[in-house]
Amino acid sequence: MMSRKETKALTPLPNLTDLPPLGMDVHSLVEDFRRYYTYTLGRDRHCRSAHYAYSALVLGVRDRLMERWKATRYAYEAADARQAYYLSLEFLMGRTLGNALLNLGLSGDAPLALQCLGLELEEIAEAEHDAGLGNGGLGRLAACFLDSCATLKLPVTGYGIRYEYGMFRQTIVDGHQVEEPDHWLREGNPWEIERPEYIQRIRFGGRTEFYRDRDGVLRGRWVDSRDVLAVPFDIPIPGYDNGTVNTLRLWKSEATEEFDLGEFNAGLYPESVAAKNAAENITMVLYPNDASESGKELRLRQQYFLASASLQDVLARWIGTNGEDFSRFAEKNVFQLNDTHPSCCVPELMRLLMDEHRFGWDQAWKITTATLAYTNHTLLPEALEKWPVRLFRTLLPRLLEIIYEINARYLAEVARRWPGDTERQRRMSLIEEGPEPMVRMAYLAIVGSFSVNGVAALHSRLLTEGLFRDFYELWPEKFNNKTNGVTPRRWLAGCNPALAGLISEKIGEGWVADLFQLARLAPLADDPEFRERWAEVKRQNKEHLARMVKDECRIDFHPDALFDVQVKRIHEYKRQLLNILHVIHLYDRIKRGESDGWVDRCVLIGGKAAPGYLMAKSIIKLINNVAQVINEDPEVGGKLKVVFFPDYRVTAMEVIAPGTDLSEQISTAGKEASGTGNMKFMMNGAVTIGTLDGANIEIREEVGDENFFLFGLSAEQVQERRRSYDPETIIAADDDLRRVMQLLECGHFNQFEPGIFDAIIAAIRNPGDMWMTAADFRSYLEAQREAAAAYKDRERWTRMSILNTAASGKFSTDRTMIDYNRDIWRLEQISPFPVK
Ligand code: 26W
Repeated sequence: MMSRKETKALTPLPNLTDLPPLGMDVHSLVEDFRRYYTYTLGRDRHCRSAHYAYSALVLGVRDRLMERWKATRYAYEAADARQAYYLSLEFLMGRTLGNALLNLGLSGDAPLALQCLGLELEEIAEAEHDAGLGNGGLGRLAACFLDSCATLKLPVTGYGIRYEYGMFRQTIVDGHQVEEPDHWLREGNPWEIERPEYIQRIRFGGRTEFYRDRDGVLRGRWVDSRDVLAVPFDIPIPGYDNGTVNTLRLWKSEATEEFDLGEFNAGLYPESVAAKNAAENITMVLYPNDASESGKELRLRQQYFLASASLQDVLARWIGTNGEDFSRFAEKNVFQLNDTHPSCCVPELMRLLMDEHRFGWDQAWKITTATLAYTNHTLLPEALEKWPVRLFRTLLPRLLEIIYEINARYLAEVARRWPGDTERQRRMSLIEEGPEPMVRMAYLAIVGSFSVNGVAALHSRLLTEGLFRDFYELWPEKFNNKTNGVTPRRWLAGCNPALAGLISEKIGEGWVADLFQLARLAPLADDPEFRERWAEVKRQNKEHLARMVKDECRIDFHPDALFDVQVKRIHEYKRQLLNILHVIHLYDRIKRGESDGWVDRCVLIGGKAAPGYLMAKSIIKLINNVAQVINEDPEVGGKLKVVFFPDYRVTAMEVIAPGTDLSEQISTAGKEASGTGNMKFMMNGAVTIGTLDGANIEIREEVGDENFFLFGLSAEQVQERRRSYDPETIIAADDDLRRVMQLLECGHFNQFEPGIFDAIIAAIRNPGDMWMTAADFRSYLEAQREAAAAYKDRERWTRMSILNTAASGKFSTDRTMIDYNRDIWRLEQISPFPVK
């Protein structure tokens, strides 16, 4: 450890940080707000900016987190607790204020305190920028996990990267996606605290040198490296109503002092400044690729930077209390790898143990494979990370050597198990041979981990049957399933106060930390009075969503209409295209006067496309063009409204999920690992229209077939049909689909932009269409008709809505974390010393 500025060490003062607990009442909050606003921030009544009111409030809330944070840390230390570390390149946190207030038990008093000052919480909360340090499902899952671990009093620390720029801001110009940089830290981040006392040094480049240590043992060491500093910033993660505050530690890259001293004076001033910038660039920006690897060197630098900084941090803390005795290290520490992104941990932990802590291979391997666990989040082949051996050799030469050694030893085990099966050895090798040999990161993660899990039952099964079959045959005991969840604090109690209030009135507040209690709502679905109130809350939430749509898109959503929503990253496998084909079909019906039994619909689609994913961008353009034609057609009127909602993000979902009737989860079966948006909608009383994919299967199991609109081929049928898939015949045989294709092909939605949708049209008609859009069209239409019919019967629909919320208990990340803890982490729950 080192510090950037040499400061004179203080003699520790035992009483320095012993303070009486802060008040949790309205009066104390008001006093603190005034003090921070006036003295710390230096503002007065002339200041009109919500930012300063927000900051004053946060400083007061943060103080209350701070004391619990310290108590939690002390309790973990005192218990000598086994700890888990969740390593993730992404943490999609969204806003923090509302969640902090809820978990501290201040969501009643904080608004009152502000009222005393003539302020409104809702308005002030808008000043907070989303922390968008993630792409989608995988990043948001990490954030939900942290909330649940703190709520369950599990000693779990998140480790990630403090990107200067998070997920790009999306605007729509002439129907096209335009990306803008997300400089979320511009106005400062009051939730983070910098900890220069825990800086780590990270190496890049250079070469390995072998030498004999003082005991004559041959050792490797990494020399001539270009180093970078990793500076930690800590963010408090409060548990719900339990005094626990865990930590999310995010690393920022900085240049070493050598840059400032040596090189600047050596006559290479511009070169030195450039090198310094290169060091600081590592954590500059989040890669906006969801499900396809970018292959960029900087991305590998980010991955190694996170892995090395986090491992060194844990090892330094270990040595701080245990010295060089690592005999109980594996007993006390476990690292969960969020996908393969941090899988440099495998060779890096080996390197640290061998090169820095003088372990032999076997002992180091034993510790490594007893402390690492890997979660897979996707079956898509294009998302599987592979890095060129060449790149590894120049950037991380010592790691490459270790990877080769791991490979040699493990392939020997494969050879012992399947003698003579060289084809299998080639298949299973950590190195993919070819003109450009590649390191297979998923295989590296599997070989180095004691646990490998998928994120929904179907996904985990498909992993063992397909992608990782060879490994499952070798080590069946490593493989397990952990079905995803979402945190009910943010995704029900926080985002839907009206529904939460109604639920608590009927069954008490216990559900917030024990979501299975929602099952007690099920009998109330038969109570007409309760249904009436449920429907009233849904209506209010739809009005709220309609206001947001009006503000953002200038389109009127009428709350009587069926609110039909698909929000998620734009990807062909998620089939936003199938959704829009259905929309075109509805439009076609209206235009043909086939609208008896019509149910008015408002369709909302939102999500970001990876900037280099041209097909996804075309789909956005198509949605916008179709929306414009439909919304401007007076003949359509209120029967059908369509919007593409721009800049879909965590904070938008907090309004969208409560206001949704119908949740679109329509991926090609076998492609969506789990989905988690599906769970947020279900919790908020939306009914799902979906395929037998990911966690949809488990959602349907929980809620019952009659409360779920199922359609489409199963994963097995998709595989089967691929061989003889013939979309032309399907289109020719289906009048509705044929007319939809005609509208598309005659340029009805691109009259002044000829040809722009040709690639989309060709994809639908292509027998090799991986996503089989045409195959599921008919069945999707029928499910949509059923949904509309069910919605027409308001009592029936409200029943279904209630039963969806009632059946959502399984999809709390509290349950997910209990499962991880039981099967993988085996941590003890530890209560902090009470603050009061
Ligand atoms: C290397 C580029 C890259 C970036 C992100 C490849 C792959 C990813 C992720 C695996 C994408 C992702 O977010 N996957 C989603 O993870 C969720 C949480 O488990 C699941 O619910 C989604 O089904 C899955 O698509």
